[in-house]
Amino acid sequence: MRDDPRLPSSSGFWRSPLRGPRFTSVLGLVLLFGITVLFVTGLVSYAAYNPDLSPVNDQTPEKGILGFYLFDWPTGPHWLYRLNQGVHVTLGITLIPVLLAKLWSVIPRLFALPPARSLAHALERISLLLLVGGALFEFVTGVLNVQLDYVFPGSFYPLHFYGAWVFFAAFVAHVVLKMPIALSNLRHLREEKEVTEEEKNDLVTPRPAEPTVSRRGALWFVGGGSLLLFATTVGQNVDGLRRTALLAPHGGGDPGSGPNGFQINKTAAYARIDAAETGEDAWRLVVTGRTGTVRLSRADLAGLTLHSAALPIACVEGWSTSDQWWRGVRLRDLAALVGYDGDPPDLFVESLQRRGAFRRAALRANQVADPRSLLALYVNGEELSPDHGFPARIIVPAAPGVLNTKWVARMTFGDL
Ligand SMILES: Nc1nc2c(c(=O)[nH]1)N[C@H]1C(S)=C(S)[C@@H](COP(=O)(O)O)O[C@H]1N2
Ligand SMILES: [Mo]
Repeated sequence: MRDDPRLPSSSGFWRSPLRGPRFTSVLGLVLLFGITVLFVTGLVSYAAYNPDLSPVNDQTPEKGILGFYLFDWPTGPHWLYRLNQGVHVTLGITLIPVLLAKLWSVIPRLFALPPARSLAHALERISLLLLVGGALFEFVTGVLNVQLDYVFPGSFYPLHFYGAWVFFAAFVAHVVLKMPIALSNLRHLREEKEVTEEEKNDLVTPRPAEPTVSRRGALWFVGGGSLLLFATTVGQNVDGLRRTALLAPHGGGDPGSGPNGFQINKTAAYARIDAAETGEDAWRLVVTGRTGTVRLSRADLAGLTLHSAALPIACVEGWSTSDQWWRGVRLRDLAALVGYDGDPPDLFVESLQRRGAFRRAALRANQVADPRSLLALYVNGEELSPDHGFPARIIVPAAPGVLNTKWVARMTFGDL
């Protein structure tokens, strides 16, 4: 019964002559390196939110010891988050064909019977469920977040964060178990040796169908798929190539051209920012600190000492701008206005926007202190456009885009 080749539990059911230890091993080693980079850049990206500073930055519940590695996110080099997140998202998308091919190559094992031959075998299969399920979950949630903005119950961040830890634990166990086999398979590949009888494992079909493509051809096909995904994604980080980023839409409006002609995440219309609230008569920035509260009009702000900084916007979704020239008031100068003359404290920023998770952000003291951290009034020599945060927005070096609050209404200095 078990060997009835009409059933997927029979090895005779799976007939592709491509399947075998070498094919699986090549793809496995690519994923070993690629997924390790994804895991590290993912954790680093999480740290960049300064999630332990305030629940406003991250509401992942009970992160507890999983937050063990968090540190004060630095402000330099100023492209740090841009690089990290560009690698995370672009590499993740590029690895999709490799992941799918790897899963395809071992699919007979999913159906193998009996379900468990021993306790050890049972444990191995459970870990494989976590591995495969975790991999699919991480890739699917990541891609959906980049593509669709929102489809999850609750927040994307806790799901992707916990999924990553579960998946990576299974991944490490899998690598430890399979590494010796994978390496020996690859050594033979290099020596162009035939697969010997004893190396044949359950992945090699006993009833091979006519081959339609060589194993090498299949690897080129997978690599070509990856290259295509890479080529249609990477442009989201590069001026002049943005139109090639067919697979990396990032919502928002059409940025148009001119000084404000760079990507927009949420438009002013989307955030329901009413032009009547941002006019010279209506808008006042409310700054609070040790010595009380001051209210500043935009003209008041423009009358303070202004500074410039060339900084990018780099979103968690993987897109980023080149450096833009921002001009505005230093955050630390605003801190000094409300009683912090020496080292400035943390800062809590609130937008005019009334709804939406990104209307508030907390910045750490080191970010406030950096002379390039601004409450920007101008970009590239012109007033901020409504979509880029008029009348004023935060810009901080090396920080994720989400901390660069637009349409700022209130700033509260003090230890968080
Ligand atoms: N008030 C407010 N500020 C915000 C956001 C928002 O939704 N509301 N989005 C943030 C995110 S996620 C990013 S990536 C940047 C994008 O800035 P840009 O639209 O000027 O490119 O703005 C940040 N500031
Ligand atoms: Mo973002």
